[in-house]
Amino acid sequence: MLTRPITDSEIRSYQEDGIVCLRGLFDPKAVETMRNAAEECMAADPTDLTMEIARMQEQEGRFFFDTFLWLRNQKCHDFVHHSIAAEIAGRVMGASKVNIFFDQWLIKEPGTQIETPWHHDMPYWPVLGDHVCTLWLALDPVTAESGAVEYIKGSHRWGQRLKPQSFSGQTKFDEDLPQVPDIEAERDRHEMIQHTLEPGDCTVHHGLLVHHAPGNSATDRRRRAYVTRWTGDDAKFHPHDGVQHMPPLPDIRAGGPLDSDLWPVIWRV
Ligand SMILES: O=C(O)CCC(=O)C(=O)O
Repeated sequence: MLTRPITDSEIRSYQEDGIVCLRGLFDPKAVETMRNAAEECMAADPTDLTMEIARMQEQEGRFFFDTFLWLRNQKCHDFVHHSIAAEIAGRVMGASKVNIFFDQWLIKEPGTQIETPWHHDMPYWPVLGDHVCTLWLALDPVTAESGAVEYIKGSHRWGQRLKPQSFSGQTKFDEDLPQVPDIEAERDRHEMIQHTLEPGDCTVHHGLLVHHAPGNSATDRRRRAYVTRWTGDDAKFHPHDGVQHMPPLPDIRAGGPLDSDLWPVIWRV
């Protein structure tokens, strides 16, 4: 249960800016549980969904990337099914039902200089629709120095799908799409949003919002993020070449709803 309603102004921020920051909705117990889940997942044998991005890019530090944890880890399973995350996603998207798309660790250890490249999420995934979002939950204090995600305000309404950039430098994305512009070279043309977060704060961003994240230059502070990706009423299966590596995809017709064992409905109004 949410301890307070999501306000109209928060819903408006998500709809207009493509991102909303929601402070303190996850309590210290939820944060502690997911910190323990992070340790379990980082200590587990890697699967073919696990990536050590810094190592793959021959860079210092550790950038731990792993997906679909809820299928393998009980704490992640419980978070996906029983935490307030699905309802938060549903309320900000204005959806009447919400499916889990996948969950993910994005953990940058202190001294991990590698940046997350500018991108938006949906072209990596076999899905189309307006109801596609990410809830990025901070498990540590997060500042610009330690890798706070930076978003281009309103870029989810550019009306474009942009070519995915490989995080690891090794994945191939074959869909014929325009490249992400050189955002660093044209920073002054955009309004940027970057939030400093405390443990238990989260952001929710739209699946087409363009964003990146700096490395974690802090020497003494981890940047552990537990990220859940959610879809709503209008999300449609869109298989295409070179999607992000996922478990075997369900047998759904292109254009059909995602509802399946891999992408179950978790919340309804
Ligand atoms: O946390 C990061 O480094 C990047 C976040 C991101 O790309 C996402 O949540 O979609």
